[in-house]
Amino acid sequence: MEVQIGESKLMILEGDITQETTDAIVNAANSGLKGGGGVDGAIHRAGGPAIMEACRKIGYCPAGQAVITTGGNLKAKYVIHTVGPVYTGGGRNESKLLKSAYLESLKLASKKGLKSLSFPAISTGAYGYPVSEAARIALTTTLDYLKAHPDIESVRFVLFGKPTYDVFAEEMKKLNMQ
Ligand code: AR6
Repeated sequence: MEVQIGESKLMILEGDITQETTDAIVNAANSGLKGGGGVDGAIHRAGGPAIMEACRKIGYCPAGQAVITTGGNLKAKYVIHTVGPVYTGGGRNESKLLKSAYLESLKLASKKGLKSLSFPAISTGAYGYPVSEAARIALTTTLDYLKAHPDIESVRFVLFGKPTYDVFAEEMKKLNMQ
């Protein structure tokens, strides 16, 4: 499913983010940038040791922020590592931090002069964020950013499995984006 926002495109699809050919893919990392399971594990496995080496040099990234490294052996030239919030019921600034994780990743892409970017559904796996609310935040934050920053030509949400895709599609419809 795809929508046009001015000159830019926002797309949701089901797939494996490690196979993306966008300028950068976004990793749902932890604050220590130490690698882990889920999409983080998949990206480090597919991209090889150069990504971990770069992460070690950076050392730390707080929740809601983003850092950038090489893409190693990936087709994408860069990996933007962002850290989403751990969901503990919604009373600990989780929505603000999730929005910030998307926004800081988009800003970093612009700063680097990147034109295309792929996101996973940050925080919705090990970190337990409810998918529908996470999808709404992901889509609205990106939509607003693209309206104001046509330098980014394409943002793809690469969703792992049909259930997550379906929730994003539902939220996209609710936002009248389709
Ligand atoms: N491509 C796209 N999405 C994927 C892939 C893939 N190859 N693999 C998993 N997902 P998670 P989080 C989806 O747990 O909740 C890690 O250990 C997955 O189905 O990867 O932000 C880190 O090191 C889910 O929809 O990230 C952190 O410690 C989404 O990616 C912690 O988990 C996010 O799930 C971060 O937790």
